[in-house]
Amino acid sequence: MTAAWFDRLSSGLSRTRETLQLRLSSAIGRSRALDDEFFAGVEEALIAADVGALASAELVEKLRAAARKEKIREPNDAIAELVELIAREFPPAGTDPLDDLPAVVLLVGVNGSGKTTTAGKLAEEARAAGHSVVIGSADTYRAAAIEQLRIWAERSGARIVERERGSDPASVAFDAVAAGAESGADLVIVDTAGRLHTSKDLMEELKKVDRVVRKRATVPVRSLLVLDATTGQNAVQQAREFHASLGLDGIVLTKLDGTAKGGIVVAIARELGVPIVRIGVGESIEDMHAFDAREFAQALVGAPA
Ligand SMILES: Nc1nc2c(ncn2[C@@H]2O[C@H](COP(=O)(O)OP(=O)(O)OP(=O)(O)O)[C@@H](O)[C@H]2O)c(=O)[nH]1
Ligand SMILES: [Mg+2]
Repeated sequence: MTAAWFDRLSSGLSRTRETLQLRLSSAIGRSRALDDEFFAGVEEALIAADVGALASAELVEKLRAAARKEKIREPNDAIAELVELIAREFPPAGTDPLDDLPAVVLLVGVNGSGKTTTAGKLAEEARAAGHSVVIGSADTYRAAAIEQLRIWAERSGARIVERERGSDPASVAFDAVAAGAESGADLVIVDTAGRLHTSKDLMEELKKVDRVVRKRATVPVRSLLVLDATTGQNAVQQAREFHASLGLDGIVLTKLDGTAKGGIVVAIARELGVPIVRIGVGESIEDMHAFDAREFAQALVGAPA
């Protein structure tokens, strides 16, 4: 990770960090030693950042144990240990599903979570690395969605497969995968709709898209859930439902710049055991990056004042 990226990540997470730091500093200020009041303050800070009640309690228990074992006496040293403990909450990073190409990547998620933007950012990332990219526009409900994706495709130099509004999403997805296979594309990205009458309809449609894509694909297919971090604890429930229906290979967490509750990332990773593969900290093409648990934990907690 470059220093520039760390700065972007850091500033993207600034709202969460400010919340955490304020509370951690006040926990430190109140207690010169690692007493019960200090640990209660740390727990309260984690809960306020949406790490989740259970996860926060467990982290604090681990912190107490580590402090005893390693004879940590200074609150600031305990906070440094907390960064390590948070980093360990994430499943170990395996192969990056967006780097292990060729592949077909299916982007799913509820409306407005950032799927189309993520499709554009991923196309740009892959193109910049020298890969050939096909984007399939399987959100056929909104005319604006097709247009929005076309702009991203042009910007990144990816090929786009689209059909007129109202077409069957699964058949557009099929065509995109076929186009990718025929042209030997490294990466096929399928953007899907998030807005349907009910979440049951959405899940049924996505399952159909998933089935059709897997049937046609000659390369590995990976389903990525795009989740809006600003939805807080609801995001955990959404992630659970998508994982149960589709079997997720990874999560892209967007809009971390827009929330003071970035701790939700910890809650989701713990709950699902699905790796976080990218995070979004802004709307522009540079505002997406691979996820690194330690860097993330560091940017989240920062150095308490
Ligand atoms: N601040 C911020 N905004 C983001 C991020 N990712 C996406 N957005 C914004 O969120 C809004 C919705 O993004 P889309 O990519 O259109 O979301 P979608 O999931 O495709 O939405 P539907 O197609 O309606 O389901 C847009 O205004 C994006 O610019 C991010 O990481 N940070
Ligand atoms: Mg969209």
